Parts: sequence; structure tokens; C-alpha cells
Amino acid sequence: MTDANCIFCKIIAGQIPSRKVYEDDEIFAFHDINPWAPVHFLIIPKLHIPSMAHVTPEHEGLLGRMMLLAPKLAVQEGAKPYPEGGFRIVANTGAEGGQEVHHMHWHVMGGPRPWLRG
Ligand code: DGP
Repeated sequence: MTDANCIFCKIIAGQIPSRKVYEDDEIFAFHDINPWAPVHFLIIPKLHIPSMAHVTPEHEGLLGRMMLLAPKLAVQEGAKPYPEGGFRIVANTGAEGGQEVHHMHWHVMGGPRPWLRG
């Protein structure tokens, strides 16, 4: 299920160009256009799930597969491995969570600090 008005659905479809990091049948990952960190990409489901507030038990396998990709892709994209390197995952959710694009996505950020407060 896709949303014709969704910018991330258009990126998945190739209608908007992106710097792809990974793709399979159900997951897509690409560099954030406005990086906050030396390594900064987004992992998204191809299914148009608007936010983390919309996930249900039927998404459990998909969410697990997305999570398993994060450490592999972080290293692939240049983050040093744990424990010297590592990464941070952020899922902005809803207006007060700072979500701007309403297609669920996880920011994966890493690389030499300082690059984010906290
Ligand atoms: P947020 O919804 O606030 O978690 O952040 C959405 C992120 O999506 C933001 O960091 C910038 C990124 N973004 C928005 N539009 C595009 C785009 O067209 N291409 C790419 N690569 N990233 C985008």
C-alpha cells in the first residue's frame, strides 16, 4: 500500500531521486537530504505506515527486520563498529515528536561526534 502524495513513497518508486543505501522487497534505506551527523540515513518500510503510532502486531516481523539492518547498514555507510563507533536511532513521531514526513522512518546517525546534543 502506497500513498500517491507521500514523498517517501515517491522516493521508493524512484519518482524522486535519492542516494540509496539498501533495498529489498519490503524495506528501503537512503541518505537523509539534511544530515545531522557524518553518517545519517533513513530506514523505511515500503508499506505506507504513517508513523510509529500506527504500528500493529502484524508489523512485528517487518519492524524486527528493519532493526536488524540498522547496525549492518551503519557500518556499511561509514560508522565505526561498536563499541568505539556505534550509532543512534531516532523515530520522530507526531507533531510534538518532531515528525515532518508522515511515512514511518528511523533516522540512523553515527560518525565522529560532536554532532547531536545529549
Ligand atoms: P522527520 O520527519 O522530522 O523525522 O524527518 C524527515 C527527514 O526526511 C528530514 O531529516 C529530511 C528528510 N527528507 C525530507 N525530504 C527528503 C527528500 O526528498 N529526500 C531525502 N533524501 N530526505 C528527505
